[in-house]
Amino acid sequence: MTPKTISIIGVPLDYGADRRGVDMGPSAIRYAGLHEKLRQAGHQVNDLGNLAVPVPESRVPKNPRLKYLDEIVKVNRVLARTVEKVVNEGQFPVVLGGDHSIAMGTIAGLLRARPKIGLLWFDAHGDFNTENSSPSGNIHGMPVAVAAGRSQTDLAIPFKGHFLDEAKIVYVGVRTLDSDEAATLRASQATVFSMHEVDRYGMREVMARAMDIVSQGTDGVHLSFDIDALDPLYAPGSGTPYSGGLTDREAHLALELLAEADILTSLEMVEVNPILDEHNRTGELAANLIASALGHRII
Ligand code: B3U
Ligand code: MN
Ligand code: MN
Repeated sequence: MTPKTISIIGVPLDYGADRRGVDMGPSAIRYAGLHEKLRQAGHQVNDLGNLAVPVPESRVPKNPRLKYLDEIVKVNRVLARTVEKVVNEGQFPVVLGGDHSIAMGTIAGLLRARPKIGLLWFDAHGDFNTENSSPSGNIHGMPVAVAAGRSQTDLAIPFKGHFLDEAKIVYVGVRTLDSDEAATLRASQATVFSMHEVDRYGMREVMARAMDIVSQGTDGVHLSFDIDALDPLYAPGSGTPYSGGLTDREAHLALELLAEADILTSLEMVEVNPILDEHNRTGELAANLIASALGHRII
């Protein structure tokens, strides 16, 4: 893989989910030796530190259908500006969450610098709810729909009118959807490689198809990796675990194939929850997965 100058951006935000703890994700992933692994893979690494995020105990959620909307929009506006600047300076952003609502800030920033990006979304969930379909009001269940221009709320503000091409969105590892969410996703142009396809065709074939879709006709590929894509056996430190997920081997293979193809232009790792973890196992897994996606090999 071509050597890169990587900028790490931590976003300790946990407003998007019901359970507290993912605000500690950036520390857990850094503590697991992320910088060293990325340097071993031949990259230059700058750490921009964490964005400022107020603690939830100091706020009250106003709207139960869009919990902590204002706080999330505010952080995502700053994140979008930061990511845009990093990309325009020729660097590769690695964003550490935080819950998955930060993907809106990351993607909005990417789209300002590169208007046609493809999106690879690893997740147990679809995150394709809107303010109308969400059963929970948790904004981490909405970022893909918002990034595709389907939300009429303030969540769309950081995008400044530039959204993803839905045909360039590919999911891997999905195994649970809400009913309205499933219907909208089915009618959309996005491609879903659920666990059914992973089992049926194998990760190698799934990735070959996925990489074709996101890399053809785009000017960059963003990997958004929700750690709950992995089975809770391997990733116990996640707030919304769902069984029947990827093994650590499948996940590493997927990301190694991505590294080999050298098509990634940005990456984010989200939903690592150290409170629920066992001795930072999930933090270490997250750091190792990022390293795999960026070309780290044992030999
Ligand atoms: N789809 C549900 C659950 C969920 C989505 N993303 C996560 N959980 N992590 C919702 O609340 O929208
Ligand atoms: Mn997610
Ligand atoms: Mn998820």
